[in-house]
Amino acid sequence: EALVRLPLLYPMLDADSLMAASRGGSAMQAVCSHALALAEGGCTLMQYRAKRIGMREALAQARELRRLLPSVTLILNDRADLAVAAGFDGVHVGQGDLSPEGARRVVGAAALLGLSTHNPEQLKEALAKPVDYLAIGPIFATGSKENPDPVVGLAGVAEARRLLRESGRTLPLVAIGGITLERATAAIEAGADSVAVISGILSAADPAERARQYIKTLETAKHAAAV
Ligand code: 3NM
Repeated sequence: EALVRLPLLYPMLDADSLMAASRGGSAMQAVCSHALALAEGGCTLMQYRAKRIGMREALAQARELRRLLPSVTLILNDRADLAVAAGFDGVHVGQGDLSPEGARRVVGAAALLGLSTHNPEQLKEALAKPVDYLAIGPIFATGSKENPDPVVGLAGVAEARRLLRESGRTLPLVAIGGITLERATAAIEAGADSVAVISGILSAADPAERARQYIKTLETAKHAAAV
């Protein structure tokens, strides 16, 4: 199968947290300025996530992101229809969203399709799906998701890596949930190809600089893991 390569840092634009942090500014403004900061910090892929706002507003924000960041790989969380409507490069679905087969029909063969898993059973099932990468989480406790699944820990990453290797599929593995800058190296050492981050970047006074720090840390960890 064609190997999709993901960047080491997989940052998420969480419209709900960004709006909460924006203190009265417009949600559009908050999302776009964060996205531009991430791009300035070297991010080449981002996921737009909007759980609580209406679909029209989410589509307007997604379209604006597409316009502002023509060369960034943009992935939409949950909604394959919005991904297509906004001209995004892919969609990421969870266990309760459209199935990977259904999402693939909507976005087409060329789009990037990711799937969230939260335990070894889900990961095993996911190995038979038409996806381009898999996520495993939450690795650590997270305050960015409502009703998160139980924490799987670094052992959950290692187990996911083992199952992937045994399956013979070459899908990248994204670790997610509570991955601070300090914990990013451990996630790579445990077998992740990329780390997905919301609060670890959002909490920084300078998100562009924080993104740079993550990327540098992850590159170092990856080189160390390769030798
Ligand atoms: N999905 P933070 S954990 C969106 O377990 C999301 O699949 C998770 O945010 C999963 O980096 C999570 O702030 C939240 O913990 C990630």
